[in-house]
Formats: sequence, structure tokens, C-alpha cells
Amino acid sequence: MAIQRMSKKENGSIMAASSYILVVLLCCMVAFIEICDAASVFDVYRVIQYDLRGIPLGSRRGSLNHYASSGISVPGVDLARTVVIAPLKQVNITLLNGYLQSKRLLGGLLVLLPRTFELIKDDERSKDDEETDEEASVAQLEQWLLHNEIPYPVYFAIEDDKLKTVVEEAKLNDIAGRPATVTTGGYKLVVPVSEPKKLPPPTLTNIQGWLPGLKGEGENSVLPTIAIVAWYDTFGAVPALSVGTDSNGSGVVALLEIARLFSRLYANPKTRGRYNLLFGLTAGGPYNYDGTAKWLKSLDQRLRESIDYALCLNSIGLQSNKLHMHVSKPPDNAFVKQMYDGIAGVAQELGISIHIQHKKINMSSSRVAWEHEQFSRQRITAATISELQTAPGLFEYTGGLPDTGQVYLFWKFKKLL
Ligand SMILES: *[C@@H]1O[C@H](CO)[C@@H](O)[C@H](O)[C@H]1NC(C)=O
Ligand SMILES: *[C@@H]1O[C@H](CO)[C@@H](O)[C@H](O)[C@H]1NC(C)=O
Ligand SMILES: CC(=O)N[C@H]1CO[C@H](CO)[C@@H](O)[C@@H]1O
Repeated sequence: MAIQRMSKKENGSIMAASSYILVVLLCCMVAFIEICDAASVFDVYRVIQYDLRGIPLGSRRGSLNHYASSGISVPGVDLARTVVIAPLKQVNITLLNGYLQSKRLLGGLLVLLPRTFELIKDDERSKDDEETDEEASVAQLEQWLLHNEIPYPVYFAIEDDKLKTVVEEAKLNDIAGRPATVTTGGYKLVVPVSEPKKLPPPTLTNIQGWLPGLKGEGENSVLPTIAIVAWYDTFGAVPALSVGTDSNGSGVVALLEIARLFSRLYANPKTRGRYNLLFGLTAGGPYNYDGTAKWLKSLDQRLRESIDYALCLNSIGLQSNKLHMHVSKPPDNAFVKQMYDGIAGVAQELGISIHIQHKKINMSSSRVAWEHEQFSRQRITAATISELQTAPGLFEYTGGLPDTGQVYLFWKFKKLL
């Protein structure tokens, strides 16, 4: 079992505990049937528990020790003493939410994810329609888990043959009106952990890279700087399964590749540009781009003032020939036009269209819609390049459960710059 630290939020009060635990599965057939005390062990992933501005959210309990049932609408079952085990497809959020709103308790919930959610992927996996459906339902479930206080333990597991058997047997017993109990036997799910403790908020650590440009002879003025920025962390309902391939692994990969290429060019005075290049891998992306704000405040003033523009890379990995360039200033602004023309020209040659999206920043709110808005607040011209057309809501597209797919586009993006 491992405890992982997760997060921090605008006002510094989000705490999270997440664990990756083994569940013990006991088959307890008693009474007249033969006594079989076989136990199997398999990996489960705990749903996050966190506080946001003092509001408790996520799954608030960790330990589990109840008999398994196949659904929450099984008659004659004491649900407060039952773990509902169900494949993702059969999880009905409307039903779960109704149950939660009526303040009834559940012994626990174990959701089985299809094998496509396994972190180690085979390369031949293709994206078919069914998978897109699954991504949509897991995204919906994730948002429900993140934005509610769930008073019972919730776990996820990757479905395998053994777990399939458990579900099937539990279903048969439920249908036969013989739900698992101490007397009838059945499967018991056990996660033997002590209740989670609060963790201190982690420090937001930004990583910075710098390639100085080459000044012309006898030139004394400060060279202008271009900043390339991508946030690197994730936030999802199941921290252990939130790898963030697209959000924002794709941006991170593009940034590292750009840095690699330009460091080779800049190693030679002949191919060294008249721009400084500043690279920023920023923390706290999911939490209102807090790390970006902290980074900008910590930058040397002269350096900050030398930034011509900043390009933030966010979710650029999907297979699509369409990207959006989000800006806070109107498209006819001279600086915005300069940025757009440069990128759109190259993009066109590669068959990628870039659409400019203008959204004013809201100075009276501390919440920002995009990473570049943290720059805009400091009066630095900036844009976010993304496949997303509209700004995601809180904790949406922050690298959670649906985001385990493969990244397609970053290599194209690399060519844009
Ligand atoms: C969820 O359950 C409700 C109530 O039983 C039902 O009306 C609804 O169709 C179900 N939704 C799905 C997606 O199965
Ligand atoms: C700006 O933020 C304030 C404070 O959160 C909010 O009340 C207002 O509606 C926002 N304005 C716009 C145009 O979104
Ligand atoms: C693809 C990628 O870079 N994912 C990383 C996103 O951030 C989390 C930490 O929050 C890392 O664990 C992932 O590896």
C-alpha cells in the first residue's frame, strides 16, 4: 500500500489522501454447503478524498469489510453492509446520486474498469466507438465522485476473469433472492486499512529552462524572450490511475522536444536566434494554474519584462487536424496577430488549421480559464494552444481517468515551431 500526496488549491487548503491497496476477496460458503475459505488478492485503486475551501469532497472512508452484491436495487439487501461491485457500463450515476441525496449509506462501491484502462498499453490498441462511450461514462462518473462528498469507500479495479466471476455469481445469487450474508455465504471484500489522515499541502515546484539568444555586434539592449510553457501535474478521481496522457503529458512532451531541438541549434552561434528562449514546466495546472502564478511572481523583473510573448501548451495530443489558439486580447491586436500569423502559416503547410479564440480575462475573479491568463494578468502577451475549443470546468480535462489514451499529435506540433 502506498500513500500518495496530491494537491493544493487557490487558497491553499486542499488535502488529499489516495491509496493503492490490495483487496482480499474471501469466498465464505457456510451452512450446509462445503466450507471453502479460499482468499484471493487483487489490486484496487482508491478514490480521492480532499477538501476544497473547507468543503469535504470525494470518498471519505477507506476500509472495507462487507459481502458483495451486484447492484443497489437488489431487494432484501442491507446495503449499508454491502459492497456493490459493478462493471463501469452498469454503474448508473442517476441511481447512485439519488441514493446519495437521500442520505442512505452504502457499505462500499467497487467499479470494474475494462482492460483498456490498464496503464500498460499494447501498441495495437485502436480507438473504437465502444471505447469512446466508455471514456464518456468514466468522465461523467469521475466528475460525480470529485464534486460530491461520498460517505463510503469507493474503489476501482481493472476487470479480469476472477472479478468477472465474482460479479456473475453475485448477480445470480441476487436474482435468486439469496444475496450474500453471513448465513448464506458469498464473496466478502476486504480492504484492511486504517482511516486516512490529512496530509500537508505539497509545495508547488516549477522547473525552468533557459537558452540565451545571440546579440548582434555592438548591441547593448536586452534581447526579447519567447516563453514556452506547459503544466505537468494531474488531478483525477483515482490518483493512481491519473496519468494525464493528453492533459498535460502532450504539452510536456512537446515542450521537451522543442527544448531539445533548440538547445542543439543554440549550441552553434550560426544557428542561435536573436531571441532568448524560456521554458517553464509548471505545477498546479489543475488548481487554477497556481504554479504558473507563483513562477511569474518569482521571475526576475527584467526577464519578465523582456518576454515578447508566452505560448502555453495544453492538451494537444488528440488525433485531430484542428487546434485552437486562446488569447485574452482581441485578434486584431498587433502582438496577437504576430503570434498567430507565425504559427498559422506553418500549421497550414502541415494541414492543421489553427482557430483563434478570444476570451477576456475576468480581473474580479481569482479563477482563470486557461494557463496563458496568468501571463495576461501580469500584462504579458500570451496564448494557449489546445485542441479544446472551450475552457474546461474545474477539474475537467486535468488528466483524470479517461485520459490514458495514446498521444498522436505532438510530433506534428513540434514541426510548427
Ligand atoms: C438509471 O436508473 C434509472 C432509474 O432506475 C433509469 O430510469 C435510467 O434509465 C438508468 N440510466 C441508465 C443510463 O441506465
Ligand atoms: C467575473 O468574476 C466575478 C467574481 O467571480 C463574477 O461574479 C462575474 O460574473 C464574472 N464576470 C464574467 C463576465 O464572467
Ligand atoms: C503523461 C504525464 O506526463 N503524466 C504525468 C502527469 O502528472 C502526474 C503527476 O501529477 C505524473 O505522475 C504523470 O506521470
